Amino acid sequence: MVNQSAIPHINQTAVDICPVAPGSDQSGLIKGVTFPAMYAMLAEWAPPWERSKMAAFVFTVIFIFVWRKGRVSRRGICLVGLCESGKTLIFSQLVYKKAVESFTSMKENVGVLEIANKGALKLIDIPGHERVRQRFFDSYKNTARGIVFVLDSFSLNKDIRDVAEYLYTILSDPTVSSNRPQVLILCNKQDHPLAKGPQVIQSVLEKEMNVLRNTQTNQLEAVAEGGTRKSFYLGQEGKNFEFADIRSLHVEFASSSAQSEDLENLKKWLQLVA
Ligand SMILES: Nc1nc2c(ncn2[C@@H]2O[C@H](COP(=O)(O)OP(=O)(O)O)[C@@H](O)[C@H]2O)c(=O)[nH]1
Ligand SMILES: [Mg+2]
Repeated sequence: MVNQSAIPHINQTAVDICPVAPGSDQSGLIKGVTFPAMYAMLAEWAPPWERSKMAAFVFTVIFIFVWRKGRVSRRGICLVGLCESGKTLIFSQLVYKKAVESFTSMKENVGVLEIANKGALKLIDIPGHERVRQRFFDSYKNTARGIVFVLDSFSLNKDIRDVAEYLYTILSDPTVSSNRPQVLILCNKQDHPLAKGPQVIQSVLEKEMNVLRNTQTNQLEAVAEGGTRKSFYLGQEGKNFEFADIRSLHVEFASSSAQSEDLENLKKWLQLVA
């Protein structure tokens, strides 16, 4: 017989580390056998010095199980970007297969996208207005399987600082870097004769993000002298900023024209991400 009171710490910690959602079935790895029961069974034959290794193993299995479950259950795709970049037109083309004029841009639009053989994704059009966008992004970022950052490929020169700042804020968000959603930078309005292509946009953005990163790092270092904050460094230290150097995220670029109903690259990306 196993004395359950000899292992209260294990049971307690398992519950503390891995809160189980109501109604979910995470208490048993194998049907009908709970983790504490499994541990008790194993502990019966394992010598005492092996038990801590066993506990570490069991916790690792639980952690991976819960982490994978969290990833699989994230089905949100957040459409973000400055106002007027084309998010709402993209949203209505994808969800309603047509342009819908009656949307407000001070509230999010939420719709369902059925992806062939992959199930449903939840598409969220986050308003781009500076005053509200962070609040809306905060309430959806934890469900994001993917983030589509939409930009206007024609007006980018004029808006480059704002675009880079918003993108920097999103890519350096702690929830984003820990959940690791796929990121697509969608260069919209390609139908405009003076629109820049995705490659040019990538290099323009990398230069601006580099400037921004230096400024932000200096600011954070200035704060850190008082011993209060640690800096978060986006990309690789000691070289110019490149999207490929963000270790926690896979960032891709693609072109689109919502006006001409050319969203093929976005649809392909969604098919892969779903
Ligand atoms: N030329 C062109 N105009 C676009 C395109 N996508 C959106 N627009 C226009 O840009 C304006 C802003 O679009 P909207 O979807 O409301 O942008 P949002 O503020 O990001 O939601 C509208 O007048 C759209 O018709 C595009 O691909 N090409
Ligand atoms: Mg809008």
